[in-house]
Amino acid sequence: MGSPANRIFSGVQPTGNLHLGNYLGAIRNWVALQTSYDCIFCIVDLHALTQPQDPKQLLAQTREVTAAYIAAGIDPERCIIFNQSTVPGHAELGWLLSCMTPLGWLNRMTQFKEKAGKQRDNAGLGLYAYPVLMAADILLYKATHVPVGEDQKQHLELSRDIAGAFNRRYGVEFFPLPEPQIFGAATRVMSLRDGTKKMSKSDTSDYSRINMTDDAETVALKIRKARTDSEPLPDTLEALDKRAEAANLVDIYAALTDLKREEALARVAGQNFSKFKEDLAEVSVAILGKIGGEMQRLMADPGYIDGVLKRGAERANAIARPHLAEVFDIMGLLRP
Ligand code: AQP
Repeated sequence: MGSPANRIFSGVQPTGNLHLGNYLGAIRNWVALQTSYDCIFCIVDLHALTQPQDPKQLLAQTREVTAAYIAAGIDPERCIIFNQSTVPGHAELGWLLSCMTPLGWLNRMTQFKEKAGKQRDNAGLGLYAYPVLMAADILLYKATHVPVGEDQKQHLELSRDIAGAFNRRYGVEFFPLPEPQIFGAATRVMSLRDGTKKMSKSDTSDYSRINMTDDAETVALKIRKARTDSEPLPDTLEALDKRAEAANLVDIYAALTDLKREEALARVAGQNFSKFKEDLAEVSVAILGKIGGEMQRLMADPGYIDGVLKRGAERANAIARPHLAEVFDIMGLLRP
């Protein structure tokens, strides 16, 4: 395989608690894109190591994310599904690109600031360099498009800057500048406990998120307990946007029912939360219940999952190796 005009690369970290944000912001969009693009979907286990991981859990979670991809509808025959650490080119290109990434660019990354918090001096070098490895993930395959949630936009812009820096330094048109694809009504799903914080795998409260493996009862309970205010739902987007928690639930509803925000709001305007939450729970369970059940079935057969990943690694390496060899040549690295 060469480098077609339309190649997608994207991934999810196997850090546990795969949630509705990962599904609506990323995985669901990939399913729709797989028929029109050459797709590579990765389980980014090297990125997961930027925070401490229990080795046994990391293995299990890598299989769980693979199961989620397939259960959500990604076809492992059509698309390449693999885990990052099986393609050494990611780490190799990551180093090469880090040598042309100014610290000033990395210092602007808000995700590092959020994750490192006040413990900045104790944060690992890997967490700081994460966006460079992400650039390598994408550029290794000369991917042209990267479907992600809104939170990854800044990292994507950095990937474009790094690709441009490489091309300029060596006077080549080697790396395409990858385009972010951020779409759907729920590009940034927020925590169910706090409408100003994004729904996240690492939130200590399980009630802050809907996990892809939650059963129907748990999904309904979490939605019922989701923080809201006491007013009925408004009838204009302007009024909705002033109420973070209400806006989040309406956006989730819109995404799950494939409606535009304004269409979803028109359907639910004037309702009180007890009725709206019931409806939201029903659509959530209808979609996630099916996927969660299929994930459980797939995870009961680790041999099948490992087979998908092994074949995916072979196909990914077959694209990555010649690209990396060209990068070595361009940079003057002798391979006697
Ligand atoms: N809340 C979200 N809304 C919409 N999209 C989201 N994504 C993550 N959270 C939301 C998208 O899911 C893809 C995979 O994300 P990731 O697992 O690689 O990393 P992350 O963004 O760091 O995910 P979390 O859940 O927030 O993990 P922790 O808590 O470990 O930091 C990406 O496309 C992302 O945009």
